[in-house]
Amino acid sequence: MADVTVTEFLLFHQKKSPHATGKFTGLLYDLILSCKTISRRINKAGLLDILGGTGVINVQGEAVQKIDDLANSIMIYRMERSGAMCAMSSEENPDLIRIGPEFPRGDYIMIFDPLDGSSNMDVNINIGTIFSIYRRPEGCTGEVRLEEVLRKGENQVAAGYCLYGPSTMLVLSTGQGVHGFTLDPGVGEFLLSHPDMKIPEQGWIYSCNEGYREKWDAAARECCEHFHKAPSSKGGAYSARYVGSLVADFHRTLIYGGIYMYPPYKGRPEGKLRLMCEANPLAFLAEQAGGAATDGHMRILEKVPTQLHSRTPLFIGSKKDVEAVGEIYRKHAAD
Ligand code: AHM
Ligand code: MG
Repeated sequence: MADVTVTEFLLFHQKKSPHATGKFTGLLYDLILSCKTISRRINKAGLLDILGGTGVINVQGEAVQKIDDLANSIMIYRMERSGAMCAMSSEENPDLIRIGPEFPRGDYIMIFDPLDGSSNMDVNINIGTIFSIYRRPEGCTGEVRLEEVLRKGENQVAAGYCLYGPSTMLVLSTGQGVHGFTLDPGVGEFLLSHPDMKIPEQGWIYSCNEGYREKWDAAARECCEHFHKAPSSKGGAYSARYVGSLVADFHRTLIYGGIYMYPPYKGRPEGKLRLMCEANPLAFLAEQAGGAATDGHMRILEKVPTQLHSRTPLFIGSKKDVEAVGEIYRKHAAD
């Protein structure tokens, strides 16, 4: 098993998927190449002048790190040349990224966070690239319109992330389960290391920034208290873990189970996380792995984005743990 490459895996699975065409496999190949390039630059971060901020504040009102900028340019450069895209959207760009007339165009739209958790970069903690892929709606031609992009997450044809940690891992779903690949730096290839990943039905870890507790509403506070008191899958109390890189916190949740929570709080009524480039791709993976994702009131994948950078509260992970949150929110809505 250790020597099945991601390309071999995709070519084999392409035969089974109604969406997968040569173009789609080519798109994934270029995406993987972008992630490998980012991984390589990150490995050298302490040696090059790419740590720290650029001094620029992005569309989200957040400080842009040099490494965010670099990862964003790598993704855009590679993907606009892939021949598979008709538009893209990045967490770092306020507007849709259109594919210039000098490049061949395809039918796919990719929405991505080039470097999630980048504020952790300066302290050498795991970060990652998160991506979400859609096919252009049937019958649409010409310049891509915003409405073609603002679609529910359940329309994604693929989603995943690349985690830059002790090893670099690619976790991917094309709608047929979730599969994990680990980069062998010696040969520069991702090898299948985690086939058919499944989130345990219940976990033993809850993950949230409890520093915001006083700003949360009563429902969010009760969710957290639930995980303080309820028995975990191990019978004892839940443990708390919070990296502060969504992609890393999600990766742990995918493997060990449990729940990641980012509720809304005073001053941020929709929470902090972005629906299209963060919540949707991870919700797609969670569901494909047998887990669930909600904003407390509805399934993340059914939410209609109103703008490219719409935000959403997020509760994601093991089915039973996410259901417990849903029940608490229902009770509060009825009060
Ligand atoms: P980013 O995409 O700008 O890195 O921001 C999103 C990050 C997530 O990775 C992480 O879960 C969250 O912000 C942490 O936020 P907070 O510091 O409010 O807990
Ligand atoms: Mg992010």
